[in-house]
Amino acid sequence: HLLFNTMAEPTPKKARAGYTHSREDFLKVYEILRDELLNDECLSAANESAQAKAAQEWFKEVNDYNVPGGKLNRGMAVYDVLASIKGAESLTDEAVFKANTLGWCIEWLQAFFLVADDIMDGSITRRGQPCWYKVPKVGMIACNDYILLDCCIYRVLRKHFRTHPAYAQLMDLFHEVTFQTSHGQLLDLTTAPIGSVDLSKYTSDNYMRIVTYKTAYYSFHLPVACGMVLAGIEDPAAFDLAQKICVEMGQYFQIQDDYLDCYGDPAVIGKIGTDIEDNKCSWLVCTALQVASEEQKEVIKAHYGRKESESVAAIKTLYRELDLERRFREYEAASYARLDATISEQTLLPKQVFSSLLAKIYKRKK
Ligand code: GPP
Ligand code: MG
Ligand code: MG
Ligand code: MG
Repeated sequence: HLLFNTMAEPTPKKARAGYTHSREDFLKVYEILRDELLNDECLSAANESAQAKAAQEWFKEVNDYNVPGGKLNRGMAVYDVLASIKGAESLTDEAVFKANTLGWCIEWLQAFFLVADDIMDGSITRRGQPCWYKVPKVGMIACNDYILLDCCIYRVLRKHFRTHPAYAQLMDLFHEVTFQTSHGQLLDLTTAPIGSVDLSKYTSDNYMRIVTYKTAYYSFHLPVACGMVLAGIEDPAAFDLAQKICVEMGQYFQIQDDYLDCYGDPAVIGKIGTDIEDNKCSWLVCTALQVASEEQKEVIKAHYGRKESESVAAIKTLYRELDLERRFREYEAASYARLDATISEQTLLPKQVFSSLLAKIYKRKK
């Protein structure tokens, strides 16, 4: 990484001998940030009244239930990207903490999206527990809770980055990505209106547009861009390239999500699939339509987007007849090979920025 070593800062104040980036270390940063949030002005009135104290406890539960329980791939990637660019040994404790703080901001964004998405998709479980809105005492209070989760991003950014030269750039990035994702969610929801199956909408162009916006930007482009900003990269060509690779990786990741919705083990993925019932423009139905006979298309027309278990079973039988599992494995191998080649050919960023992300998702089971 010669190119980047020339950008390295003067000798760090505290060298990080043998720091390995563990899930445990990352989770410790969550506790710190969450406790800071709990002591924020409006919540710290808890000492003064029982009502305020109950609100503070609710806020803590919203966070603990929804923020730290996932795979943490997105959040931990910020540090990985920074370390791939600058070299892990060159990073100070403070730089590591800042990377993990931005990582948690991404996990807060994800928590906000998931609480909202589960309401919209009528989902039952998430990360092996009931979706937040399904918890009896919560219900539609979850709508306010996802707004609070979104606010946490900007409270954390404000506390830890207000004087950072990239404060405005980081805020802009989170706002931009939120816009892109909610645009994707709009496409996802309006392409799959409940009760009207319009097979002409399930094209690969429409599909790719949905997944690029609803998943790729926040899941891949955001962590990589955060790591690059912290590494002090300014070259617009490097950001363009990162965006291009991350969008392709994000498309691949959402295709896996669609596959797992039907073929994943709920005990492993922590959620029960609802895509067939929800009429979703999923990779499986789009691929099925590309290879189905007229008769098989009639089965899709009759049974897709219905909640009855016989209809879901009819669609799953059709998927088996069309050998979608094999088609997915072929797609997965081709997509991996293409990404691997793109990553090796580019010269603007260390390969590891992308290859470590790709290694984490290749053939994932959850
Ligand atoms: C994944 O879709 C996309 C999101 C979680 C983004 C939601 C965006 C909002 C603005 C709320 P999905 O429904 O396939 O995810 P899952 O399978 O995890 O429910
Ligand atoms: Mg959804
Ligand atoms: Mg969903
Ligand atoms: Mg899904």
